[in-house]
Amino acid sequence: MKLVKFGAFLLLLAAVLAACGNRESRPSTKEYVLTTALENGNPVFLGVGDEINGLVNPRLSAEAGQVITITLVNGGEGRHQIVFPAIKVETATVSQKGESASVTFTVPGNLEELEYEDGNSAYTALGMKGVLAISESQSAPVAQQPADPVLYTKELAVSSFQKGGCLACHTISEVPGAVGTIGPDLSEIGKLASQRIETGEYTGMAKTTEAYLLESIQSPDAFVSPDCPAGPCTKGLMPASVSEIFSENELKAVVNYLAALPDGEIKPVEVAAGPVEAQPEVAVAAPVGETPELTEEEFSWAKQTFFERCAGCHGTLRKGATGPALTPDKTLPKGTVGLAAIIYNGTSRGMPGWGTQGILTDAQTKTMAKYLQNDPPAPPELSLQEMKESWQLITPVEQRPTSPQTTRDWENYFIVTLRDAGQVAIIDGDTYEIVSTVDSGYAVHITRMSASGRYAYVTGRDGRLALIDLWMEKPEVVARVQTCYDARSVEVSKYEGPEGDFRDKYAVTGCYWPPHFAILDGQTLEPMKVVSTRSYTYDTGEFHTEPRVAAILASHFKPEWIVNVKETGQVWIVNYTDPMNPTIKMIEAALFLHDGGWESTKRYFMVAANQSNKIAVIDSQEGDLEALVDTPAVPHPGRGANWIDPEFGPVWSSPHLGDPAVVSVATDPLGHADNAWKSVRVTPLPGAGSLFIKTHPDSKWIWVDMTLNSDPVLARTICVIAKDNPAEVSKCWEVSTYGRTVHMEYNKQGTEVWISVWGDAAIAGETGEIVIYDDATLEEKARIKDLITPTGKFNVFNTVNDIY
Ligand code: DHE
Repeated sequence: MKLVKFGAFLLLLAAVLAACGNRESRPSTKEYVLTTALENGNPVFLGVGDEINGLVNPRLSAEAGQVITITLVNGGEGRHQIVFPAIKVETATVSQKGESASVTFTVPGNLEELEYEDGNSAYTALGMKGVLAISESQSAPVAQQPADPVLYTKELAVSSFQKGGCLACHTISEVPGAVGTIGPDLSEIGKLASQRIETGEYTGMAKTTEAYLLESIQSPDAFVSPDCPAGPCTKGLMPASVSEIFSENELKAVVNYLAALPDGEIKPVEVAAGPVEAQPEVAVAAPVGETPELTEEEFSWAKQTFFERCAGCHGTLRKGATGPALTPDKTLPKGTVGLAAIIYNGTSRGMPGWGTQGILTDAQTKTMAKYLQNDPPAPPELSLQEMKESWQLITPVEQRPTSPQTTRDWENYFIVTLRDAGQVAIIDGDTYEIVSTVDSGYAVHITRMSASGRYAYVTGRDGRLALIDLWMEKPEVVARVQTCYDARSVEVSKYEGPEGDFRDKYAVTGCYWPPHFAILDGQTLEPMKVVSTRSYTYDTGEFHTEPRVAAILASHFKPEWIVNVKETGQVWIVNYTDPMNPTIKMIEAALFLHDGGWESTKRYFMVAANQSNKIAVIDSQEGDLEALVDTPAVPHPGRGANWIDPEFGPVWSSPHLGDPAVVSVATDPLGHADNAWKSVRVTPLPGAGSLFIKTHPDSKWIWVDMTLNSDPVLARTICVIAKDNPAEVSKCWEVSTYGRTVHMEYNKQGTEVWISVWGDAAIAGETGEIVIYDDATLEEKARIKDLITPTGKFNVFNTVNDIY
């Protein structure tokens, strides 16, 4: 990624803006610069320069048909991106302070305004969004060659790079967004080309720098450059069809611009007198930003091929998993040709070269690129039969140990998600040794244990479920199954009582897609039953086709699961005594139910309806909604934290994504009836963006993170609140020098807190680690280093017993 010194960048930008301002005859372009900043603890976009200078989430304006460039400068190291969702246009993501990215597009004529927002929906929820107001075009087609032909040539070249998708593969240090690492770096190509011609290194037909560059665009294999980032370039790497996208003038502008690099003078493109179309005539492939069309045959081939070859890494819904998201908002700005080149050649980050490996032809990579620029079709359903076909019983029950084969205290194991490695690590909570690392499926989201604790169930964004036997000397996966294409929850049957002993008997997975939950044999994962959650929203009674299953919790007192159905706002109480004929009670609660846990008696289930800013309280004894508690923006408790407030008695607390506060809800209707189900205390935090909170009945502290705060220091800071002085935070400190701090978990004894540092899998030494603190003294005890992006971690004993 290109790092630009902010000051130097502003100077350069000021020069460009000044140049633009001087032009009289061509008011067709506009540029805005925004940076990221914190305003009252919340992340915002801040205008830089001109009429938006210093304005928070500024209202931008442009004429229909104008070519507008938006540049985003990272002001504080969070990962940001400006996105115009309605037209699927976005900048690249900027992840480090001072880093910038731009996007140029033509302002549409059919809208009055366009909303922009951060590419990370959590930041958007925190308020990073604004509007681009669109007025009618004032400028008639341009009658003359522009006043500054050099500037015109430069602008035409830069917009042509965008249009041709060149930026997806090449770095050009002067061109915003040109950060591709597939083809050679073109930042000094003019000088390099003339040197090559002079030294005889060049073997093509051209005699001049311009001809060299023209040839490299029109017949790229005539001379293959020796200096691609991953080694010498190869024939076929650069698609010849790029030249077909450009008009004659665009091609000239591109050649002249490149020929002048790095510091020569740009030869202006001569524009014939008379009217010049604002958008020059174009050719075969759709220009960047426009959705390309596919024939029915192409579409169905691409759809099938995507499911077979690509969905595993990019997700069936193309929302990203091991590989990045491939929704049109991401793929359109890359251009069909640029995207096809990536598919053909692969990337240094591990994507195979489907063309270079001979699996897809050149034409097929282009078809796939076009397919990826269209909205993803509704993904397939998954029948019970298909689940059964995916089921693998690796070690049958009778071949498994009948008692623990290890002398370790396996109840003190931590099952740690190694998010970007597609693995979980099983770590001994006493010795901090990694006992086993198993392939789990990628982007694992959560782990839950069977009621005995012996089995760990692991699932995540690929909808695959793995069952790990913790009694084995080296824990291994004993069964696998696919019950969804995208999952977030798994739970087990925990009940033992008059209605039967259901411990370790069943498992249940909750899916985002298809929207259903599936009941499985708890020991083998054999699929037994699938139940769709498609239904009607609780409030307006509208049918919803994709109500996702969020948290699922098992009751300790009844043979029931509490299943939260996000988009319909219903909590389903599912009785599993007869799993083939389950009874379901549907409780109307609030929209966007997400995550939650039990209060201390485990009778009441507290669930955050995150986008409704509410906590719903479900009485599992009576099977009804006990209360709805209003909270600040976007509560996100994980499973929450139970403790005794010195003033209000037993409470359950949640932090918030959108508000710098921990809110405590009183949970004792018997002992503290007046306060029950009210938000009784707000403890301010230094920043918002919290994801998780944790405590232990024996601890004097409540621990809270601020993982998604846009300030990198706060994102890696942890705070503790003292239970005997909960009005304010007692202490906050940075857990690491990099990454984000996320998710806390106690050991079995309740004496240590384990915290993940969520790093970057691509940066050696900063991939991530777990930091272990003494809960009594808050002193650091140990670091388990070099883990690949650890996120959630689940102590066996605490997860079985719902201790939090
Ligand atoms: Fe999670 C729990 C959904 C993003 C780490 N997450 C949950 C649960 C749901 C959920 C429904 C509750 C499961 C349960 O208890 O049965 N999470 C989602 C999302 O939809 C969301 C916002 C976006 C997405 O596409 O997944 C999301 N979650 C994240 C992350 O970015 C995190 C930090 C890292 C990651 O996995 O990519 C993350 N989520 C977690 C963790 C839990 C979790 C660690 C379990 C917390 C616990 O202590 O029980």
